Amino acid sequence: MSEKPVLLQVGQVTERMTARFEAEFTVHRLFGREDRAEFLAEVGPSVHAIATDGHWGVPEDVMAACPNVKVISSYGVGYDAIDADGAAAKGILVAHTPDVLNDEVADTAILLWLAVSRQLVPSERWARSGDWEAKGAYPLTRSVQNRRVGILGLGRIGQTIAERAKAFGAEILYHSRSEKPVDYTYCADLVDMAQRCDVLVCITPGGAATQHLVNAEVLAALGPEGILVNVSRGSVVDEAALVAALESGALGGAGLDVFEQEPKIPDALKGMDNVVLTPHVGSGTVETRQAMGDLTCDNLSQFLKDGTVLTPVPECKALNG
Ligand code: NAP
Ligand code: 8YV
Repeated sequence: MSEKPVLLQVGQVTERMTARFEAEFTVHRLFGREDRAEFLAEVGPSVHAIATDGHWGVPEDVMAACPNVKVISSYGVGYDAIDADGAAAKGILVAHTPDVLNDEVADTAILLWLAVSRQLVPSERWARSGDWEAKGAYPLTRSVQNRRVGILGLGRIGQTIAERAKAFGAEILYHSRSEKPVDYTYCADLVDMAQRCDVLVCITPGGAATQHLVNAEVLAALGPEGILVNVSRGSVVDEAALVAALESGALGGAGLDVFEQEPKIPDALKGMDNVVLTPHVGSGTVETRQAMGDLTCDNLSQFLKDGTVLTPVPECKALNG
């Protein structure tokens, strides 16, 4: 029997993924090791494939230690933690998991919007703590019906969010670098869009090109009644400016699934009743993580069969067969 190719597993995966990896590869796990440098020096040259995710990506020391890697399969759609241009230049195929998580992440965005606007967390606390009996009815909240929803990044997930928002009677505005063939209102300028909408939902990729797109000026334009929802990457929003805008009342509220220094969340945000926080769980259901995991493994299996992957990142499409 011929030797199996070697896979380096950078982050944590599910048991189902582990079983698939082990059926086809000799697997080396980097996750949780304390002897990282020695381990990489020892196994790196034998590594043929890397499995990672959007959080761990492929750090520079891993890339440098694996000169013979041919394919990187990431368990997630966002790949800002992988140098895809650098990989493509070396002939390394990078695959990710687009589309299979659109519905879940869109649900999370809507969940955060509704929770902030209807004050789910403080009103639930009011019910649970006995305040209802002691103090009476909870104060009125703001409706999500017939709002202007601005989507920053009208891609696969952004369009899915827009479809859901329409069910609440929303008028959809969007900002991205290029106008899309859709019936929504394109805003070439993000500050202009923030001024015109009630809710701003961030769903662009992360990375240098989108770093702090949502800054103090955008937040001020969204205004004291405005709500920011971020399900993209923490880097897209200037978190210090966000805290300042919420503290001063310049911004009405925020629903946040992603943060600049995950898993750290600024204490100031944790203390605010007009903020809803989730720990980067946009795609985090059993069903969707299974679909993402299967696609991560399918990409590797396909690569072993014919040297292509099913869902390459755009930077690697030209390399894919
Ligand atoms: P996508 O289909 O590639 O859509 C991205 C959109 O962002 C495109 O419409 C693109 O349009 C726009 N965009 C890119 N760069 C921009 C810029 N500099 N300024 C303005 N708009 C820009 O990606 P997707 O599948 O919808 O995923 C989007 C992102 O969601 C992922 O990359 C990931 O970071 C995040 N995500 C988060 C979670 C979570 O758990 N919270 C889960 C999945 C994904 P133009 O090219 O025309 O600008
Ligand atoms: C994952 C994500 O949680 O797909 C993405 O871009 O952010 C999430 O679905 C992430 O890949 C870490 O596993």
